[in-house]
Amino acid sequence: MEAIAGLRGKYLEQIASAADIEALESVRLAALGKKGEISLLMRELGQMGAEARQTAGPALNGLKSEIDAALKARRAGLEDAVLNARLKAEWLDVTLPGRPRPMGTIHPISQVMDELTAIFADMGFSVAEGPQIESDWYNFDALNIAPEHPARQEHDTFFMHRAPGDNRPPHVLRTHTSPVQIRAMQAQGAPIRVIAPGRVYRMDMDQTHTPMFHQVEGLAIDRDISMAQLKWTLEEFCRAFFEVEEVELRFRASHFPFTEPSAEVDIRCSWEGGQLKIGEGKDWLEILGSGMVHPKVLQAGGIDPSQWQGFAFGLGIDRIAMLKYGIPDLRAFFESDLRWLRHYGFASLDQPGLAAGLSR
Ligand code: 2U9
Repeated sequence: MEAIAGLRGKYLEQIASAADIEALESVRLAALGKKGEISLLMRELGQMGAEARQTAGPALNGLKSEIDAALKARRAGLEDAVLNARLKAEWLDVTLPGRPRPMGTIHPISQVMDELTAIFADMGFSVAEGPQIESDWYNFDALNIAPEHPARQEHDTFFMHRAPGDNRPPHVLRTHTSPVQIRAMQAQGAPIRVIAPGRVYRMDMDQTHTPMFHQVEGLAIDRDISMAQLKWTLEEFCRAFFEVEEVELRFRASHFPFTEPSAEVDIRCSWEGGQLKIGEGKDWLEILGSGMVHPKVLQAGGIDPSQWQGFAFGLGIDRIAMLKYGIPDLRAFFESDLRWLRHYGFASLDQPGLAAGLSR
């Protein structure tokens, strides 16, 4: 019994003074592990006489339970201490403001392209893309633009250099996105509904022209498409794009080589106090060109004009971006002035969609 009291004192003391969980584990192994002192004594009970076992048994069991409980209590205490130390060291003030990070903005042209795409996608148009360097066939011939047409003259179009000895006609920087639709017709055939937004190039530079600008053109070909559908499509587009309940369009007869008949399209507006209001007023603003696709152009796209017909339209993205967002100077679009971009740019989460005010 004295030995038990001795073990009790020794282990309770070691448990109390164990500085960490590892030290406590060593104490547990020394006392209650497989070869621990108390475990060995318990194993010896079997060899004792019945009388001795009657007193030693309960005493040893009591010691084992007491040491076990002390180990558990100390372990809980040490774990609490570890947790409290971590809570103290790893404390974080979640109310502190975040570190500011420089954030870019979406360029108004990208924003407007996304808006156009969302509106036309809702009307069943898919987006087609094509090369910005084109052959003269795709840029001109396929669009019924004759060799003597002024657009094919040196001063309007950027021609690429040919290697000496290469006598093929030079490639050009596309002057409109129309070649994209020729390629789309060749690839898909009819019926087809596509828009082609993108960069185009013309040798022009003044207050209202830059040598690179952006267009979106649309094309819808089916068996019975007429100018009525063209008018409806353009009205729906203008209403959604300018976010007004009603718009009024005026079609003026015009001429383009790739459409017959052709029309330029004006939208009713007012300019009161220098502020543009779309949909009401006594002024008209030209915003689009359009028409029924010329049979020769359908043929160039591999579509039989005796079976199919359709409309096409084109508009300048930069100009409608300026109108919608009140941007006064075209040239600032391409100067990469950070102050301008921060002012006129859009937050990256400001995603255009029909739920964001672009529909009825
Ligand atoms: C195909 C057939 C026909 C596209 C069209 C216009 C009229 C037009 C201008 C608007 C302002 C160019 O950016 S702008 O200067 N565009 O007036 N564009 S019809 O006609 C096509 C296109 C492709 C296969």
